[in-house]
Amino acid sequence: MSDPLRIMHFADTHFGVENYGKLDIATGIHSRLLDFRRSLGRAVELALQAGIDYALFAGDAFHLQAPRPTEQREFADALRPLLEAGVPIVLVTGNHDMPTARGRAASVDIYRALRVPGVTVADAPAVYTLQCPRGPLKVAALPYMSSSLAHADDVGTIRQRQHAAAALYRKALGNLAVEVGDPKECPVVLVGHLLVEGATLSPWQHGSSTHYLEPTLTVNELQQGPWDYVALGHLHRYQVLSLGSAPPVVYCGSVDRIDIAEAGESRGFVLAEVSRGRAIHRFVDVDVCRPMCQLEIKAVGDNPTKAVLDELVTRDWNGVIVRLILACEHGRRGVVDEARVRSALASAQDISIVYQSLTPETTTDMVTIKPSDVRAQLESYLSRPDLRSRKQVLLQTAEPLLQQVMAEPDEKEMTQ
Ligand SMILES: [Mn+2]
Repeated sequence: MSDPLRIMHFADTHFGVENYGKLDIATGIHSRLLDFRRSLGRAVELALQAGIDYALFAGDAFHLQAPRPTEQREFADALRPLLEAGVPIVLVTGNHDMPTARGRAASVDIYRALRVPGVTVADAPAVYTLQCPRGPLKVAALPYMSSSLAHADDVGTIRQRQHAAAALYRKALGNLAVEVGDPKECPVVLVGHLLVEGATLSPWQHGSSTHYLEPTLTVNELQQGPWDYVALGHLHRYQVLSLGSAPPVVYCGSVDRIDIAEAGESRGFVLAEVSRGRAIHRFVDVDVCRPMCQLEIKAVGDNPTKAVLDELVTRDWNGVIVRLILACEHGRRGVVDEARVRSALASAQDISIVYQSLTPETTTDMVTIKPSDVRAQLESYLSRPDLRSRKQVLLQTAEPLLQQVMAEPDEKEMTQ
């Protein structure tokens, strides 16, 4: 067997994220773009040091579908060392890269338009055979398929549409397997941007309803094909979904953190060594991400401001993105001198202060209603004296909607 090919598997660079941070006066560039540029630059540097043969990008280059020229320039600039080293790059499009209307360009289409040697843009399922001195590699690209959702948009329940879209992914996967055929000794990598059942979302992705509506494939479905390694993008947390089974199915995660809720998570890329029938892989932490810190301090006692300052003084806040949660006794939020707290954090890059009540307030708790309980809840509500006479008509009107809601699984059955 020939030497394994070394592959850089990276994704979700999301250039253009601007939460936290500010315009950097020295460069005129937003500080978060500089952060992401530094992380991607470091990833490329580490990958080249490891002697990679190919660089496979699994989608979401930019945060916005129409990235600004500065973001495009910085992304291209970050990738250039790969091309200078003769490393072929495949850019598979993610949901953030997709144009919002048919006929419009994807954000990475410029590379295809210019026919940049060594760069392949995959915005539709296709198989590519790449060449490098250490041997060829077949790449089966499975980009995010927004059109599949759009086509199925107006029929059936959300769940039915989701299943229809997943069926399109499965069909594409089957076609890719047929197209690869018998690769003989040539290693094959499937590169996809999609949601896999049972995968763990990053904390900031939890709030997004898109993931709830997205089609999902199982790990097992993704393993059915002639691939030796499955390189995924879309979820920002590094994770290996295949456990010990082959081929490995891996999300490499994003190169930097988007939200402070991700403060405790490492960011980087995956180095995979792939030969026909065998792949080993490891996560590489870029270790240059801007520090983030979410800190809860009890602002209590005779001098709550001092209590907070005493805790803050124990750390170096230089360049840190900070979210400070000040827990005060109920009704005593104003007792903390916020100006002094902010000045103690003056060297931080971004500060947000959130107040929390230590003693429970007498507010109405949020009630979580399971889809299966919705009809009973609605009936009970419509039994109010002022609505009782219209109850049957309103129930009838609500029926199609109820059917749709009840077709959705209860939250505890959800996999992500
Ligand atoms: Mn994505």
